[in-house]
Order: sequence, then C-alpha cells, then structure tokens
Amino acid sequence: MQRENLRENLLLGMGNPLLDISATVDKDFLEKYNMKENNAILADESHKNLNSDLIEKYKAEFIAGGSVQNTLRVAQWLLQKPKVTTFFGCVGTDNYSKILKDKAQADGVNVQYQYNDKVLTGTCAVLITGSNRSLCADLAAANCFTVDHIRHPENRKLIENAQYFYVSGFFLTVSPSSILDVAKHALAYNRPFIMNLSAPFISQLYKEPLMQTMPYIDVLFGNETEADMFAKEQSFGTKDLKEIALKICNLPKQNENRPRVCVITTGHNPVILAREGKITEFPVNVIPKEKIVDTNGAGDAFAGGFLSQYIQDQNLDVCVRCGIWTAGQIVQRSGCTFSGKAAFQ
Ligand code: 26A
Repeated sequence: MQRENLRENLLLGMGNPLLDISATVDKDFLEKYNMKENNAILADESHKNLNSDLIEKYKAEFIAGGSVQNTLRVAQWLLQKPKVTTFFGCVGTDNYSKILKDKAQADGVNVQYQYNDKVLTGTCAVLITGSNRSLCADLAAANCFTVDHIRHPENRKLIENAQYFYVSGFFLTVSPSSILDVAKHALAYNRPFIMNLSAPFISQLYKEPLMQTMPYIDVLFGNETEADMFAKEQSFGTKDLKEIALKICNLPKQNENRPRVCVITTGHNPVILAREGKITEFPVNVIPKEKIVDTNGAGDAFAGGFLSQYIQDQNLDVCVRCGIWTAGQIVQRSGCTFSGKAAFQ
C-alpha cells in the first residue's frame, strides 16, 4: 500500500448516523412489518413498535451503523492512520449518540456531529433472515441535519481542506441543499465527488434531488437492485447492468475533465466497473454460505475498501479489488464490524 500521500482529513463524508438494532428473525416477522428481504426503507407509523419488538422478542444487538459512517470506519480500518476521514451527520444528545461517537472515534474517524437536543438519535432496525438483511431506518435526529452545519467556520475549514467527498443517496432524504453545496465546492476545486445510490426507493421517490446532484457525481456506487430501479425510473429501456452502468457514465456531467465512473456490485457475482465507454468485470471471491453471518454493511464495506485505495491515488482495478476483499470480510461478522489488522494486499 502507498502511505506517503495519506494525511488527516483527506476524505469528508456526510450521512445519517444511526444505531443499528439487529436480530435474526423469521419471515413472518418481516411480513408483519411489510418488509422485504434485502431492501432498505424509511420507517413510518406502521413501524412504531418494530424496535421494541426486536429488542423484547429477538434479543436484538446494538451495533454502530449508518451507511456513510460505516464506510468511513471501514476505510479507517484499512488506512491504519487516524482521522484521514471526517464525518458530518446529526444526532441527539442521548446515550445512543455517545455509543455511536465512541465507536466511530475508536475506529479512527474524525466525528463532527451536529447535535439536536430535542430529537433522539436515529436507529435502524436490521432484520436478518438467512444471509439476507432488511433495513428500516427511523432517522429521528439524523433528519434534522441542516446546511448551517457545513456553513459553520470550523466545518467549512474541514470542507476546504478535504480532497475527496462521499455522500450516500440516503442523505438525499435529509439535506439535498447540503449535498449540492459540497458537490459544487468539489467541482470548483476539481476534487472528486462520490455518491452511492443506497436503496431502490432513492431513485424512485427522491429522483428530483438525485438528478440535480448527478451532474456533479464523479464516482457512483450501486448494487443490482438499485441500478435496476434507477434504469427503470430514467426509462433507460434496458435491464442489462453493463448497459445501465455505461448509460449512467454518459448522463450529463459538469466536470468534463473527469469522466464519470460507475461501479455496480451484484452480490457474489462479478463487480461491474464502467468508465469511458468501457466495462471491466471483477470476479468475487465467493465466501462459503456457512461462513456468512449477515450481509448487513456489505455495500458500505465495499465502498470503504474502494475509497481507502481511491484516496491514495491507486488505479481503479486496485480500488475495486479492495472493495471486494473488504465486503468479504464484513459479511463474515455481525453488522458492519471488523477486528484486528486489515490484511488487504
Ligand atoms: C435514509 N435511510 C433509509 C438510511 C439507512 C441507512 N443509513 C442511512 N440512511 N437505512 C439503512 N442504513 C444503514 O445502512 C447500513 C447497512 O448498509 C444502516 O444503519 C446499516 O448500518
């Protein structure tokens, strides 16, 4: 690994800090809450008893979560140098936010939360069935993030000092104006702006802010169901993931000097990388079923592995290979967790 070009605050991420409440459940339980395997949704009135049900009936575990925060924690694990990444997101002043902050800081992330003393820290119900996971986020305080946070002089300095920016599609549900602010800053300084499609419902229900942001996106991650929904909503007229990836690269772009890269993961099938009209496929080292604990955080870990190399100027093949290796590690543990020293070569 190259280390010389690593410094503090190289990568700045924004997202929803959430504490995951995770348990293995049966399929009836999923149905009770109208949830589908391998989906991610926002909680509504019908989910108000979901967390307590998980805690009381299924001995749920509490694990640090939130998609972008997971990605940054994982990147820190690979980088082995504290505070290369900085995280912005909004939490409450309760015990859950203390747990989240302690975990992220222990993993090396420079955590700069916005605090809201009226709303509780967000949670995410994680329902594991076999090797699948279904997520239901109750954003609570995470939804209270405001653009004031990124305008605060101390945080502005961090933005100006960062070289790479990463935001989840999930964050489009919270503060599209903060996303656009950061994206425009990245463009003005010719710095990479990286996003994730995050979940099918983002392309469907948050199409307008997503497409407003698209011209600024230099690197876009997604999985097969997210890419499929995006293509459908954009009337691409194809279900072929390679064609979809190429079409995403060709959507209008502000910074024409930096061709858009689109990376689509497809579970244990090869990862698709599209750039400059070209597709490369990367086989996945398939983890045997008996070794898989849960796939919660696999996509976040892929992004974390990829970014840990991307911010060291490694070529895209190395970035994708590291993403694959990292996701393979995280699926062998509960939630987006890891231990020991990362051994990616
Ligand atoms: C807005 N939504 C739905 C969300 C999320 C989310 N993170 C941010 N916003 N829904 C689920 N997650 C997180 O995704 C991780 C797994 O990829 C969960 O907290 C979980 O840790």
